[in-house]
This record gives sequence, structure tokens and C-alpha cells, in this order.
Amino acid sequence: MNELDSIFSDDWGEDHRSGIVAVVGRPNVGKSTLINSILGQKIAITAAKPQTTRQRQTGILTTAEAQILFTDTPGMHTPQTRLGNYMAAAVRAALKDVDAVVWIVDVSQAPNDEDRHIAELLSKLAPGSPIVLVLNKSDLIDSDHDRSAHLALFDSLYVQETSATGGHGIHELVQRLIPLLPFGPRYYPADQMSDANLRFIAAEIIREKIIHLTSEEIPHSVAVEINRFREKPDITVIEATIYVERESQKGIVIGKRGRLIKKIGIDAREELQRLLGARAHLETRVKVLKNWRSNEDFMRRVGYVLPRRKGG
Ligand SMILES: Nc1nc2c(ncn2[C@@H]2O[C@H](COP(=O)(O)OP(=O)(O)OP(=O)(O)O)[C@@H](O)[C@H]2O)c(=O)[nH]1
Ligand SMILES: [Mg+2]
Repeated sequence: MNELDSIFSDDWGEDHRSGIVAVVGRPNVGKSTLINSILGQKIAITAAKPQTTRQRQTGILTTAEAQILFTDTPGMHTPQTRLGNYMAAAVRAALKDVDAVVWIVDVSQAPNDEDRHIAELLSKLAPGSPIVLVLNKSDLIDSDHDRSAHLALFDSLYVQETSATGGHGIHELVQRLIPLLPFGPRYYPADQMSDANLRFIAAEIIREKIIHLTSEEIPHSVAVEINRFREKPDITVIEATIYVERESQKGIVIGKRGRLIKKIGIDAREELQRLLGARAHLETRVKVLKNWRSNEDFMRRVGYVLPRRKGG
């Protein structure tokens, strides 16, 4: 058997299970980190700031007994902009036709009204789907920490405590999820971990570096468009435009004597090279597009495509 045959072999038995698990929760609770930890590889960008994830993305876990398609989603919050509306719509769409839901809460923080609101939404949007309540960031609490307020959020049959950064509870969570999925085939080759294409991943990596290196409104005001992505035999050439919403933000992203944009480029290129396993040439420029977060035409251009409204 050659390498390709083994990758595409449908080497799974009658008792193989497969299905879609939506991963939802408030911003910054660790959804993307948890998916990366489950896969043992970074497929989604993460940051210590809320609203990092903007789009649905699928992480694919293949084991001998199951294939789980994890849908990473934007953090659930009250939208303030068209971009926020798009993100909320992406969560709703992700909850359609799922086999199970992983609802992540940050166990180190007291639950609030937003968590209670999510509980209501989940019963409405994913009725009948089993919900696993995941108490994440368990490394930040003691073993005698009172978990009752979190457990009272949702009368779930399934609860799992995890530390997505420490790797605690991850295997147990997967073992809990597999029996919740229907019997079914492998949908993706065993070595495929994400449904995202390289252009999307490149734009996300650049955006992540900007989020890490800036503060306040800037992480929310940044969009990245890939203008060119060419894989040559010896090097991959990438040209990207970084959009911000105001002139002052452009100055900050570029930095004194271009220092920050240079650092963004170096960090992004390093990660891209690791991912591509090849040399990369990255060229970036920064442009201002006032209030792009309310500009649906622009949002569509950079991939934030709102699903069509029914009947309209
Ligand atoms: N201490 C600790 N930190 C964690 C854990 N899981 C995630 N984090 C951190 O929490 C922050 C947010 O993680 P993300 O994975 O980006 O959170 P998210 O829920 O995807 O956030 P949005 O995409 O903004 O909705 C990052 O700084 C992570 O390193 C954990 O188990 N313990
Ligand atoms: Mg995220």
C-alpha cells in the first residue's frame, strides 16, 4: 500500500462514529485553544482578548473509532456592529444540524447574565442535541473551588472539567463525545485537520500577530485581505493588506519608523514558514477604510459573508 492509499483508505469498521460538534461560549473562554489542544496542532488563532475568532472553522479529529468535526465559533456576545451581527449569525448557523454541542464556560469566573442567556439560546437553537458543559481554565482554580453556580447554568447530563492550555481533561472530553455521535463514515482523510485553505490561514495568522501586539480598539478594527498567494518551487509569496478603521490606528499599526509592522511581518512569516514547511516572502501594507465593520460589501470581500435572510 503506498502512502496515498493509506491516507484515503476507508479503514473503519461498522461501529465507526462520526459527526459535528459545535464549540460555543462567551468570548475568550478558550474555544479555539481547546480545539487546538484536542487536535494537538494549532489550526485556529487565539489571544488573551475577546472576539478573536470571527468565522466558523472546522477542526477535524480522526481516531481509530471516530471522526469528529469540531466547529470553532465566534464568542457569543451582544453585537454592536454589522461584523458583530455576522459573528452572531455564524454561531447560529454552526448550531444547525449538529450531533452535539460543547458549551465552554470559564470556571474561574462567576457566571453572569450572558451565560444564562446562552443557556436559553442553546435550548432554542440546538433542541435535542446533547450538550456537554465544559468547565475550562480549571488550572486557575483550586480543587475545593465551588462549581455549583456553573453547574446550575444548565441541567446537562455531561460535564467535563478541562484546562485547554494545560491539556487536562482533553482526552476525557473526546471520550465523552464519541458515544454521542451517530455511526458513520470518515468524511475527511485521516491526516486532514482543518477545512480552511492556506489563504484564509495566512490572513488569520497575520491578524493574530496584530491582535497580540496591539491593544484597545485595534484588535477589533483590523481586517486582513490576501492579495496574492503564490506557491513557487522554492518560496511562497504572500501579499496582504491590513485594514484599520482610522488614520490614527494606521499610525499605531505601522509604529515608530515602521517598527511594529516589521515585527508583525516577522512573527507572521515565521509561523507561516513553519506551517508551509517552506520559505515564505510576506509583504504587507496598511490601509484605512472608515467603519468597515459596518460595510457589508467590504466584509464580503474579506470573507465575512452573511447567510441570506429567509424570504428576503
Ligand atoms: N489559564 C488558562 N488559560 C486558557 C485556557 N484556555 C484558554 N486560555 C487562554 O484564554 C485566552 C482566550 O483563548 P481563546 O482560545 O482565544 O478563546 P476563545 O473562546 O476562542 O475566544 P474568542 O475567539 O474571542 O471567542 C487565551 O489567552 C488562552 O491562552 C485554560 O484552560 N487555562
Ligand atoms: Mg476563538
